[in-house]
Amino acid sequence: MKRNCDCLSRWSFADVILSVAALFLAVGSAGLSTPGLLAQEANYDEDKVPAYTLPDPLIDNAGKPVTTADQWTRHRRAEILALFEEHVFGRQPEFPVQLRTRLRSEVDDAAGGVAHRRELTVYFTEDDDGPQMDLLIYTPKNATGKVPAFLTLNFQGNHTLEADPRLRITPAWVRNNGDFGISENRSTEASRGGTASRWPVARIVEAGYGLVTIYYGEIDPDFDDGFRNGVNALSAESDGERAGNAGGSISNWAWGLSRALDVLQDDAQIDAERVAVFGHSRLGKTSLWAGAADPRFAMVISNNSGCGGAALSRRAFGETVARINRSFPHWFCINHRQYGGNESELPVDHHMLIALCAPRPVYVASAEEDRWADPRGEFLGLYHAGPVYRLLGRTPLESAEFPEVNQPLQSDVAYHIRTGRHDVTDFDWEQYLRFADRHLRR
Ligand code: GTR
Repeated sequence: MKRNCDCLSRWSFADVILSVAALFLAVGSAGLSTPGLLAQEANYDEDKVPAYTLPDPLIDNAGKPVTTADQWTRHRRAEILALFEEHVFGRQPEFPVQLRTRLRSEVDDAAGGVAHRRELTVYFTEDDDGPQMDLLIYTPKNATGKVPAFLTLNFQGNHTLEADPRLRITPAWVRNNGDFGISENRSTEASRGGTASRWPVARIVEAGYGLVTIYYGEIDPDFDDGFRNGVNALSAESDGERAGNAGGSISNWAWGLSRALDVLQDDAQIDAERVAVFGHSRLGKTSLWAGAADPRFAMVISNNSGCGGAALSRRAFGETVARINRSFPHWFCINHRQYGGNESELPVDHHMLIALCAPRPVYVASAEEDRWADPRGEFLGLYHAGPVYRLLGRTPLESAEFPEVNQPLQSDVAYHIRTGRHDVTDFDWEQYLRFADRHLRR
């Protein structure tokens, strides 16, 4: 089965051509000399990581030390959240919504016969043809009460989790990955079950957990169209020039996860107070931002989230702030672009994004071959969030020593680097289930 690939190293030929064209266009418009810019190959040499000083999450904007949990919770946390809204992701959307749901299907024989499964359409307005998203909800068939759950976004559509013809094929735009059963950026029958390798649904429900997933393109299709599609249609913002701190697509995707959690508050099978928000790669950046902005998420998991996720931007290792904003100008707010090649001027770094999730359990995971995501930078992002976890009475990573591969570290936070490439694997899920057993079991 061709595995859908969302990573840079295996883009289709068309994607590469389009990407290079976009890069030249972006470079031209940015007034930067193409040769100079393209000569900035990614750095993969630790000896060339620039010297940097991380901003201290426990020194507030006025330069005063934060020494008590109360000062963090009532003052400093809000300051840092505002800094990420202003300088990295953009404001949390404030779309006017009237959430209503429609149960599209309910079966008791999903995932090889072990899961109860529902498809629940969530409408954001009164218009059945307006912005909407489908929640695909798996729960254990034999559950005797509400269960904890993983809530996550997927890359290719809910119908790609298992090859079951009863699942609705997303009607939304999808990225055309060549032969991945997609034509005209719409999914076809051939794409059913295409990402099943990332979703051990039977294992998850048999461990006593629910799994709720949404195709991220239904919230905000992942291409730079000037913020008109998906939930952007809900925006009352004028068509004028976009504000520097207007939310990017990561903020929209995080907003969608919070609306899904709104819906789960009334769910009869899932315990909305025990929901872990999980994401891979760009959707790992999203899960961290969703967990930071919405304290209702009980646990946060970042799988290979890299630059703009768990990795420290100041290291400029692998993908950089400049590169990610050129490749994906719609993901972050416009203000973020000024820090490309200028990371030391960022008033935050991504250890502070993780600290915003404290004292809740956070899991950061890396892959040994995923140098683009800077595994050591992801580990250090979690490590340097430690003082905040300690101030709040939790046990963070105790050592700054980078762990061996396939040797997970788990306490109130967790980290592992596994062998293999940028992906979501059974090894990853086994560690997440173990971490959830530690923190989400009643
Ligand atoms: C890459 C991007 C990474 C990561 C990845 C993914 O193209 O450079 O930041 O987000 O895509 O989301 O799969």
